[in-house]
Amino acid sequence: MNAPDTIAAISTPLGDGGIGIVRMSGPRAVEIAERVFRPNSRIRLSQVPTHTLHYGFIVDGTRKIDEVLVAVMRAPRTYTREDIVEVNCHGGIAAVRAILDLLLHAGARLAERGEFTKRAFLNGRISLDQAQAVLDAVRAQTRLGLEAAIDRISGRFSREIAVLRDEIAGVLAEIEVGIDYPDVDTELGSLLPAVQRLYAAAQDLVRRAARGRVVREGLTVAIIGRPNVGKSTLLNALLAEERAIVTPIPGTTRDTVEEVVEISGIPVRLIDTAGLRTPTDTVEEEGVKRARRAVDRADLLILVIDGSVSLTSEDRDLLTTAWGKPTILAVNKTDLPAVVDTTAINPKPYAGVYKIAAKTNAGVAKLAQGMMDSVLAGGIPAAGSFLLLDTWERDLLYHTQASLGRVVDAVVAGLTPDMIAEELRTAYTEAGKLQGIDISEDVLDKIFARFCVGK
Ligand SMILES: Nc1nc2c(ncn2[C@@H]2O[C@H](COP(=O)(O)OP(=O)(O)OP(=O)(O)O)[C@@H](O)[C@H]2O)c(=O)[nH]1
Ligand SMILES: [Mg+2]
Repeated sequence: MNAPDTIAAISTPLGDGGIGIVRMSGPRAVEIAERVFRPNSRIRLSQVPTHTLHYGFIVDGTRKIDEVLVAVMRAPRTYTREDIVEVNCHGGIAAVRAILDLLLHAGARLAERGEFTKRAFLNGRISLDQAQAVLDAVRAQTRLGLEAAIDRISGRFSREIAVLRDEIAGVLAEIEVGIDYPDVDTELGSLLPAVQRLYAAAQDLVRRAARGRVVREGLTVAIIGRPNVGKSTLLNALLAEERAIVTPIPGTTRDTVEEVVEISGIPVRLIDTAGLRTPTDTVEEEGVKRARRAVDRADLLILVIDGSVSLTSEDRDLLTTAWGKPTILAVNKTDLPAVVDTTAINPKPYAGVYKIAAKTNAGVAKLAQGMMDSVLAGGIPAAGSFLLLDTWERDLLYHTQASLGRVVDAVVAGLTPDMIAEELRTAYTEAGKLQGIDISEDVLDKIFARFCVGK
């Protein structure tokens, strides 16, 4: 690799913060900083010990730009494993911009998105997995998401993948011995428990990744039902605020209303929809279309019926529709005398049936909990019970699992050692990509481009 240039970027969010940080990384970082820094004491940045902080001014010629603290951290004990200089200045756009401009003028190049973290990865300080976790930590919107990201930075997933790969390699070696020395008798059938264990390990990772998707990306829940059953009232109750308009007039909600709440540490996007019925005008027609799109988008549906009046033909239609995704049935208005015989409703298609009174909040907390349980299978996920992965990583994991599944089938079916070895090699390669082995430059660029500049 040719010598890297020195990059610079603003590392703190732009705005009126108390302090702003402009960060530089690369072989010329100290030299470039020295050109624009006038220390208050008789020191030279190029001669100070590593990991020290220096007070002074950033200057443009003779003009003072800002009063600053400059941190000098020399390779290799730094975030990128290169020399790093951080200029701590006053927050606010003007100061950080002016300092960044000076540094760029003095020879630094503006960093691309995620370039600091990319260098940390390329210089072997962190694994690709840990780099992703840094991104998660920066973006985490919930407590649970942050915990999981930190867990990942510690490198746990990388280690699990490394173990899996080692074990695949072990089985592969045994089979290959059999291929190379046909007279050494390796009984392929005896490998079955080992390959089954590999498959189970991959399956566990895939399951935890699926749960992680919910933790990271949250859950989209659409509230559906015919007009006037109390969908908007339920949305408001779940949000604990009067977000959607509620009136006794059927057809009140004509557009979808979306809000995000945090339930059990997970962001949940709730969508209130227009009552599903044959539309009476074009606005309602569009509303019903949007409601159907919300259904498509949702991970989970809450179908609401009004328990205080007899079921209408619209209710019956909705109750017999196969929605194709987890659906919770909410029987609403249970504060009023019951008219609907809920025992006559088949509970089988539903992930749960809850009696609620959205207006008084009765049963709403239980419904919320049931919602999370149905998706996360077992309530609030404990740290370590899920993995935060990106789509491409989930795909790789899934390919690894599928490939190991074929290995199991091949062993059971008594296929030739060559065929089994071939499939094992595929699994080995796929898992390797999860460790950042054999990943193309393109994919790397895509990954790091998702970071913000300055990280
Ligand atoms: N008694 C009682 N009334 C309720 C309850 N939930 C909703 N309502 C009333 O039912 C009426 C309709 O409520 P909405 O929340 O607007 O119903 P919706 O399903 O959003 O109706 P559309 O937007 O027209 O589809 C309002 O008068 C609410 O006050 C409840 O639990 N108990
Ligand atoms: Mg409504």
